[in-house]
Amino acid sequence: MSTLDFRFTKSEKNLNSTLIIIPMVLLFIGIYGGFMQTLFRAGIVQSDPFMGGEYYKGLTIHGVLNAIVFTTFFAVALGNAVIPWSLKMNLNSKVAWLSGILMLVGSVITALVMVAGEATVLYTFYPPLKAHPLFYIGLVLVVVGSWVAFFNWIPMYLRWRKENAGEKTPIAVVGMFTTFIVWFIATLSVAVEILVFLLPWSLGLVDEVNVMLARTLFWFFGHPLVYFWLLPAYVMYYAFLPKIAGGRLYSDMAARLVFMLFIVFSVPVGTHHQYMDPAIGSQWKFLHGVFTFAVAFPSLITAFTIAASLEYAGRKRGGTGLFGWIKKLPFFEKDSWFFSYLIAGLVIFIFGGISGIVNASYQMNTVVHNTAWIPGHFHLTVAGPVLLAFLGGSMYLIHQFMGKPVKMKGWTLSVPYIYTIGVFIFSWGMMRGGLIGMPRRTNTGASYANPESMLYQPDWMPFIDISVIGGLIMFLAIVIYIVAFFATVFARSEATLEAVTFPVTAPLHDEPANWLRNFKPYIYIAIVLIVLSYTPVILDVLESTTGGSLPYSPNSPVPLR
Ligand code: HAS
Repeated sequence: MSTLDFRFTKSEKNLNSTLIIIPMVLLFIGIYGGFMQTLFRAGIVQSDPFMGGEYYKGLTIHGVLNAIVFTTFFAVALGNAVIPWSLKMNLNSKVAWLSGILMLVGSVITALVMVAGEATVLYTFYPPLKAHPLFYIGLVLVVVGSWVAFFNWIPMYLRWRKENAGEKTPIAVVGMFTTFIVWFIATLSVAVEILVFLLPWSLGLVDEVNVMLARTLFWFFGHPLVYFWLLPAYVMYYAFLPKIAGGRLYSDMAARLVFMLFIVFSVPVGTHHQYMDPAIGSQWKFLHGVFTFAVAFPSLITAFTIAASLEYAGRKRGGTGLFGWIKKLPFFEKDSWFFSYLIAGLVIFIFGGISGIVNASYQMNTVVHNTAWIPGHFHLTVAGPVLLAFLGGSMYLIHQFMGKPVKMKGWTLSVPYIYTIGVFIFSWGMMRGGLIGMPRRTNTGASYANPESMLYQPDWMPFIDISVIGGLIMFLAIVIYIVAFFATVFARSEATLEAVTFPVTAPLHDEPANWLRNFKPYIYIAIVLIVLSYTPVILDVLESTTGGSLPYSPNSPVPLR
C-alpha cells in the first residue's frame, strides 16, 4: 500500500486535532505570562491585570505551559501523525485516546493550580520551593500520558519491521522514536524526584527534602528535556524541509547518525547546569562538560546537512554562483508558508547554538550562570527554532487533520519573520544585560526599574528596555499566529483534503548505512555512559549533604513548616 492509499480513521483525526488545539490555548496563556515578565521587569506594569499575583507565579505559568505542556502535546501529536502515516498502520485508538486524556487532565490540573497561585515554583520546581501536591500529580499525568503514546507506537513498529525485513525505517519514524527514547530515559529520574521526594514532602508525609539530590535528579531530566524539544523540530528539518524547499535530503546517513548520537549523548550532560553548585566533584563536572561538547556535534552535522540540502534545492530552482541559490529559496511564497517557520528557526538556532557552546565552557559559565544571558540563550533555542517549527507543524497538522484550508496565508507566512526580528532584539538585550550582571529569576517584587528595590541598577535599564521592545514584537507575532490558527480551525472544510499527507523528502544518495538501522546498540551505549557519568555524581551528592530543607515560599521570609 502506498502512503497515498493510507487513511487515518476519524477517531485518529479527532484525537490529533484535540492534541493541537487545546495546548494552543494554553500556549497563548503561557506566552501572555512571558510578555508580562518583560513588562514587570521594566516597571511598565506592577501587577498582571488578568492573573494578578507575584513575579514567580507568572514565570511558573510561562515556563510550565510553554516549555512542558505545549511541547509534550506537540511531540505526541507529531508522532501520532507521522508514525502511522509512514508505516501505513493505524493507531490503537483506545490506547491513543487514553494517552490524550491523561495528558489533558494532567495539564488542566497543573494549569489551575498555577493560576490559583498554589505552585510558584518555576518550571524547574527546585525545592525548597514547594507546590501544592496537585501540581506534581498533574505533571506526572502529562508524562505518563506521553509514555502511553510511546508504548502505543512500539508494537506497530515491531510489526512493521517483521513485515518489512531489510527495509530502512522511514526517517521521520527514526526521529520520533529517538525523541521518545530520550524522553523515556530522562523522565525516569524526574519520576523518582517527584514520587519519592517532592510529592511525599508536599503532602506533609516528610518534613524535609534533600535539595541537592532533587536538583541533580531534575537536571538528569532537564538537559535531555531540551533535546526532547529540539528533536521533533529536527524531524521536520530532515523529513519535510528539503521537500518543501523543492529539493532532496543531501545525506540520509547523516540524518540517521544525528538521531543515534542524540540517543547516546543527550543524558550524561546534565551537570553542566550545576557547574556552580557545591557537592559535585569538579572532575565529574569536567566529564559532563566533555559530553556536552559531544552533544553539540549532531547539531553541527545538521547545520551542514540541511545547508547542503537547501543549496541543492536552490540550485534546482535555478540559483547559481556561490550564494545565488539562497535567493531562489521560497522565503516569501505564500503556498510555501511552512518553509518560513523552518528556515527562520534555523537561522535563529545558529546563535542559540553558539551561546550554548559558551554556556558549556566552565570558565565562561562562571560569567553567565544565573544571569539574564541564559534566558537570552534559551529564547534562541526553545523559544526560537523549536517554537517556530512547532507552530508551523501545528498549523500543518490542523490543516491536514481537520481538512481545513490555511487561512490568512500572507500573515501566516510573515509570523516567523516578525518573530525572528523580535527574538533577536529580545535576546540581545537579555544577553548584553547578563554580561554586566543582570540576574535572571530574581523575585524582586516588581522590577529592576524601581529605585527602592534592592536590585535597582540603572546600568541594566537600557537592556531591559531593549528586551521589552523585542518581547512586544514577539508577542505581536504570536497574536497574529493565534488569529490565523483559529481562523483555520473555524474555516469551512475542503473536500479535496480527504487524505492526510506529509511533505516527506527523498534522499539524494542511496546510502545503505546498515550500522545505523537498529536503535539497540545506541541505547546500550547511552546506558553505559549514564551509569559511568551519573553514579559518581549521585554518590558525591549523597556523601556531601546531610539532612534536608524545610519548604520555603518566595513570599514568606521564614521557612514554612
Ligand atoms: Fe542550552 C541552559 C548548553 C542547546 C535550552 N539551555 C539552557 C536552558 C535552556 C536551554 C532552557 O552548558 C536554561 C535551563 C534553566 O532554566 O536553567 N545548550 C547548550 C549546548 C547546546 C544547547 C552546548 N539549549 C540547547 C537547545 C535548547 C536549550 C537546543 C532547547 C531546545 N544550555 C547549555 C548550558 C546551559 C544551558 C551549559 C546551562 C547554563 C547555566 O549556567 O545555567 C548545543 O546542543 C547547541 C548546539 C547547536 C549548534 C547550532 C547548529 C546550527 C544549526 C542551524 C543551521 C542553519 C542553517 C540555515 C542550515 C552547534 C543546526 C542556513 C540558512 C540559509 C538561509 C541557507
